[in-house]
Amino acid sequence: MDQRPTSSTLRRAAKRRPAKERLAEFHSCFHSKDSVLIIIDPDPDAIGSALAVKRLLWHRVQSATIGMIRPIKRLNNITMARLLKLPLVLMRRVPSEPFTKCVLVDGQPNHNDFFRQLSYTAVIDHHPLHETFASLFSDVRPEYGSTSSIMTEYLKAARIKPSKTLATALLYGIKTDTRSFERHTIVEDIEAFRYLFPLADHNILRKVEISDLSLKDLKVFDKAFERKYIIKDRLFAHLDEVPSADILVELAEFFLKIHDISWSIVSGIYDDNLIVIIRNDGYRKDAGKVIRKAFDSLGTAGGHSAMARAEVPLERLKEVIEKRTSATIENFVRKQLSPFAAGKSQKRGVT
Ligand SMILES: [Mn+2]
Repeated sequence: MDQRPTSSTLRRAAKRRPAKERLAEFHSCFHSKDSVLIIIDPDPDAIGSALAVKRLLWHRVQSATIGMIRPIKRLNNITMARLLKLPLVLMRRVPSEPFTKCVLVDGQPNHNDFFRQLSYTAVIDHHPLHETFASLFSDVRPEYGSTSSIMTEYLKAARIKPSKTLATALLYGIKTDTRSFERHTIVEDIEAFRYLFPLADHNILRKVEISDLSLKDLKVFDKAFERKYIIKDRLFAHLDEVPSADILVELAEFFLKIHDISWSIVSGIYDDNLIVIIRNDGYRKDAGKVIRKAFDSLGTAGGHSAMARAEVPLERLKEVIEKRTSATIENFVRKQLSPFAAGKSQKRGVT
């Protein structure tokens, strides 16, 4: 569960070896003739961290290549890679040549099959350490909100002032992994953020952060505007088949912008599941409880006071809907989440 940092949750990392010592040890693992592969699973924290490693090794090794184990999928991250012209290379298979050393950031060797096949000179990460691994140098700090915060400390220790591109990527890494300090945050993350903030390009950062739609998503918006149905302070929109479940979340958040709508309920079919997304203003409401009551017996349902999600296999709808059509599914969702059903025992089924 996400928690905003309070004085009790906002801790400081335990005292560790001095940053300078760690940096010296990291640098001592590399030779000027090395061709280094920095391998990542490309999320923003991993990308920012990899760029920092590349910078730390600049002029110290022959070459440093950032290799991604898969293509970038999130539109925000594609936007960042494009606007900042990031030097990221897609690795189609585990490379043997021409790299002499391999560095892993924001992950550990046992996290996936690709990582498992390489041997590492250095691993720097903030995920919990479940299994030990072999690496000449390792720095794992699970208490940190992001690896980008750790890498910012390395840059400071090396007296390297990050370029605008590097500072922007690191800042975005910290922001996404801590969800803007709403989760897993310690004072060191905030200190790294504060240091990077004046160095970053905030126009690019803003464009990256809002770039979560594709042109074809607008077709789904069109349909949502057409299909919206309002009961009291609840807005419903059922969208049939959708290209992704994420678009339902986008729309549920979008409709909550309407000032007198307190509940936004967007549903659709994806991957043979009925998916229902709820967003509300969180004031004396419990979206998680409401959605569990409505759908728990048919599939998975859960969430917090202001956000919730249910997934019901289409097969299971047979139990509550006689004939499965767009209209009967739409009515079923509306009935289950009707403001007039609150407090009463909600009988399932649509006639
Ligand atoms: Mn991370």
